[in-house]
Amino acid sequence: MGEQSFTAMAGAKAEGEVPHLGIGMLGYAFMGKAHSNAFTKIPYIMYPPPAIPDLVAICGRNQEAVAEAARRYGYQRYYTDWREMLKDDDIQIFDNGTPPDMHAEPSIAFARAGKHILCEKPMARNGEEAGRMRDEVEKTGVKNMIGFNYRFVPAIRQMRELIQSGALGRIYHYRAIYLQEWVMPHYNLPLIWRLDKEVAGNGVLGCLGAHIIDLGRYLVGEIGSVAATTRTFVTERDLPDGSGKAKVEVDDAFATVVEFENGAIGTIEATRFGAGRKNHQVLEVNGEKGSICFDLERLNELQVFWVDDEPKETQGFHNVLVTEGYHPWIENWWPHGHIIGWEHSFVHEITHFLDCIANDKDVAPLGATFEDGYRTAVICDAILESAAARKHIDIKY
Ligand code: SOE
Repeated sequence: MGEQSFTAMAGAKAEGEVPHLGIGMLGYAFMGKAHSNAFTKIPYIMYPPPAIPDLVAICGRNQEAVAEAARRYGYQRYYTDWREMLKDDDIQIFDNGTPPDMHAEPSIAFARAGKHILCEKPMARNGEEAGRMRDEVEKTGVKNMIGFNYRFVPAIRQMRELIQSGALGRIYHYRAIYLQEWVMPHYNLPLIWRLDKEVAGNGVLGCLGAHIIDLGRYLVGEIGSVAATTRTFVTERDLPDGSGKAKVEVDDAFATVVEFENGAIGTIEATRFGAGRKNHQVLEVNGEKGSICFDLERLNELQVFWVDDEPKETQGFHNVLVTEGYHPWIENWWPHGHIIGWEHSFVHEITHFLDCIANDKDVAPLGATFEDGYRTAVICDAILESAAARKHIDIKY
């Protein structure tokens, strides 16, 4: 069998038919690693890929660290100033993996330069900053996405498809918690950036809360109002440079009641003081025909209950292993039962973005756009306002 006929028959695209998109990555820490890992896997896992991401450049302030990251992940070059990377014509996608205080200025500059923008969550430190970013991408027309990667976990996408199909019927409740423990006193953390209001904008609200607020919009619908409480348990911490102490001005925990515009109600809660909880995100949706529950620490599974399940004698929540070829994205990976992990949500997420760019598709509603990031930022602001005023706050965009 000739090479061409094999290629044609397999449906695979020859190398020349797949566009290449140059990546400029800002940041080389946790998200720089997760995104670089995804860029590398996409060409041979999401096969044939909608585009091949070329690792053109990575940027970070510390020259030694960013040079090491470029070598480690395979970037062609590195920069220590994003304004220099902005001039690099080999870059078509700007990937912003920095802390929130570095999201607005560079993303706006790269959008103005006509680059498509992938920005990590939370989009910005507050709704005003997020609104400026959203306005810029709308003006320039570049494709844009926020790194709400949990939308791209197969089990969560499956939840959305079941809800959208009407399988659950009318939705009554959305219940989401996101618990971690690593900010508790026994970790002896100084005032790191995730606890610094000037850098992060807020505390657990943007770090973990943003994910489950976005998932509430993704799974159930628009949020109309919030009634919230926040708490800062440790009010003073050492400064990282050892020069003294400073007041903690961000939330360590929050809990909010939400009213959805479609009549459903919900509770959304997050903390980084959940002793024993490592990355404990649990979502439950209750509808008139049944319930679906997801647990991130068992991310290949769903717990499902159907009201009309038969025989009645065996009714109850049952466990579904979301690893069949007919489940979202699984056919790209392994036979059923060969489970995937947290990192693979970034492979799916970034493939979606590459596809939207290469084939001029809409990032929404499956991916989170800058409009989605802006709405979550406004909801976070409303949670803080509600807690301070101790009253319901209606969401206004
Ligand atoms: C916080 O520890 C964190 O890394 C979040 O920033 C991520 O968004 C979440 O996916 C895992 O936990």
